[in-house]
Amino acid sequence: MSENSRKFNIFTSLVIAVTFLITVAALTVFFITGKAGGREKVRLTEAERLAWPEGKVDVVVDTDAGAEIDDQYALSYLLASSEKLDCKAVYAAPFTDNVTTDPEQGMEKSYDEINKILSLCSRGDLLGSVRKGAKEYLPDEKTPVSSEAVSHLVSLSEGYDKAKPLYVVAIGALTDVASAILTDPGICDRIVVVWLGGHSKEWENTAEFNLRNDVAAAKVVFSSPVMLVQAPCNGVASGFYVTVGDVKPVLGANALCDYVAGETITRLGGEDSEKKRVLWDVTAVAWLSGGAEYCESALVRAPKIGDSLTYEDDENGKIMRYIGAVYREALLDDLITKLKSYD
Ligand SMILES: [Ca+2]
Repeated sequence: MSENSRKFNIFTSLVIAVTFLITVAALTVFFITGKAGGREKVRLTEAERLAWPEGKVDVVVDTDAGAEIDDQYALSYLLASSEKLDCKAVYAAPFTDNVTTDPEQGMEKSYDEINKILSLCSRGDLLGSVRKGAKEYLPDEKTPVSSEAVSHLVSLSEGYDKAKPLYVVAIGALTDVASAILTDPGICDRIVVVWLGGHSKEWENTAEFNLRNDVAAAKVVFSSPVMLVQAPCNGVASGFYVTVGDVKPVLGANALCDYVAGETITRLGGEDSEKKRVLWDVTAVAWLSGGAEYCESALVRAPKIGDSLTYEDDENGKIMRYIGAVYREALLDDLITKLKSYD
């Protein structure tokens, strides 16, 4: 072998060895960054992340159950939809209304009412998962309000990701959800928020109860990257109402039915009333439990929420899902069937 050919062979061997080492290093980097903590990173589009989920999903509920009677229907309906929804925790949301002027008092009322509904639904197993939410509303759009609910949500969400998110059904003011986002912005990759609140795009304003109670929180949620499904109130959820004739037949079916139907009839003004009462919050649960079976929805660009409580077009807004219609008869039929299914 000539000296030149020996040098050539050494050079070739070196090139092969270096190439091999670079390839091994590149593959190592790929697997380390591609599989964070053993979980593969999945690149999903917003449309995929906002699609109605196939199969059973994990869910938490943030509810101002002390304010109205619709939260009680929504929570018990969600718990009875166990073929689709696995409830992991229930959070008490703050509210203020014409008889409750302090958000902490509202949150405490919600806490008591949640425990009452869980007992009526024979879900003692969930009593330990109930957490108190915020005692005050967001002071501004940058400062979270800490609470047991927020800590629990942030911690629980760590077991989820974009491909398998935790669904957060929020049926009150968005204080707790916004606080979780401000506490840990990374949560936006781990949860999907389904919120009953605001009014429809066609309505003259969006000065709705849940939004109005914490405007800063709603602004945080709409402007953050968190995936959002909105069930608007006036113009959409308002179509999901009940009459005495709808709820009276469930009286006697079980203790839960006696409570919610009895309260509804009282609030309607008695058995002879011909009024309608809207069960707003049920519509948010309906999208998650049945998707297109109960709701018509579309992907839209999220608007900004203006200081005058109107939607403002935002060409840079994220993509969100907007529920534009609710199929009352199909949803009412499923709701009544499930309420009666309790022992
Ligand atoms: Ca509510």
